[in-house]
Amino acid sequence: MTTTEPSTGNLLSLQSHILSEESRYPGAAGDFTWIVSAISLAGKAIAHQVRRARLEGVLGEQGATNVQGESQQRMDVIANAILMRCLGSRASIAVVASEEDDQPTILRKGTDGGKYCVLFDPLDGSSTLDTNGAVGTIFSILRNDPLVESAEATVCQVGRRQVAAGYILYGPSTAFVITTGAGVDLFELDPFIGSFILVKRSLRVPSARKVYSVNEAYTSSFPAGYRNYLAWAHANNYSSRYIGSLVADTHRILLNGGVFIYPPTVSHPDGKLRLLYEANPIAMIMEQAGGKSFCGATPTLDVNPRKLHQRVPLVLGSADEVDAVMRHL
Ligand code: AHM
Ligand code: MG
Repeated sequence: MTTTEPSTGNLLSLQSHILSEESRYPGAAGDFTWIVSAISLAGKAIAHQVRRARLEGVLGEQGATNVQGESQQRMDVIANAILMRCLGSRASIAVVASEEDDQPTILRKGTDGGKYCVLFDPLDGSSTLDTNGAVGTIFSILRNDPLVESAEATVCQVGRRQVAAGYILYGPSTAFVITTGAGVDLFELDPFIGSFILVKRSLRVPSARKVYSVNEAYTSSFPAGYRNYLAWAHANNYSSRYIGSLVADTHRILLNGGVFIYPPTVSHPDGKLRLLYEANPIAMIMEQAGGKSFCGATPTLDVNPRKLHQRVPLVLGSADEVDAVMRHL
């Protein structure tokens, strides 16, 4: 039976799990549990919308571009609005920042109880939705520094300082993967009871899996090191798996092992993926599961952010498979 807490056979919801995690910290007021519960509520609402998107005629482009010059899908806008509505009422959130919005939104000041910042990509991989592809929400939770003046400066924190991070994958089932800095746990939505139920505690990313995940069509525009790695992988009987949806590719690597690579390219010379709400949360998950993540030569979690929508090149996955890439760079 999959809907039982693996070690005890007991049923444990995401909410109870986070409550018990938070109770380990003396003086914790439960604020963090409220935030995760808002994200899980948004995840359930987005999962529902994703399942009904074609029936409701909300697939396809919105007809607008976001601040990064990318065309927004209608579902990007819907998912963003759902997250904003769910997070907006949580009293301890100071700032929220989304891939879809130019600037972070200040909900309340530190002096009014704003303790945390929540950064997210509401619906990553949304261009695959038209063909029923798996998509996901990625989130990063940071402490709010009340002394920092601008909202953008507040959220530009090094990834190592994340309090928690995770993603929700809307695939054949809805998976919720989270770390609060003490390992990585996997929950699955039981749609009949409306709860995320713990299915795997302390996930470890498997090693020695010869699988890489990269958009190989861009190979000719990759820097030489990445091309050398691919030539080496071809000569060493590697397989290739690429969904084109970061959350789905990450989830496969977390469970099966392998390495995800998004190098700098001619069209994205700094890499395509965004540091603060894509690379950092996924990197925290990978490191907490025993894997690794790098942006160029720097561990992703040590990159100093300069701006909210900063892009980075990314290599992440099983420790040994990441090492194999890094040896070529
Ligand atoms: P998005 O945030 O606009 O959805 O873009 C991010 C997505 C990732 O999910 C995925 O890893 C990558 O873009 C795929 O890019 P490409 O189509 O260039 O391979
Ligand atoms: Mg994205």
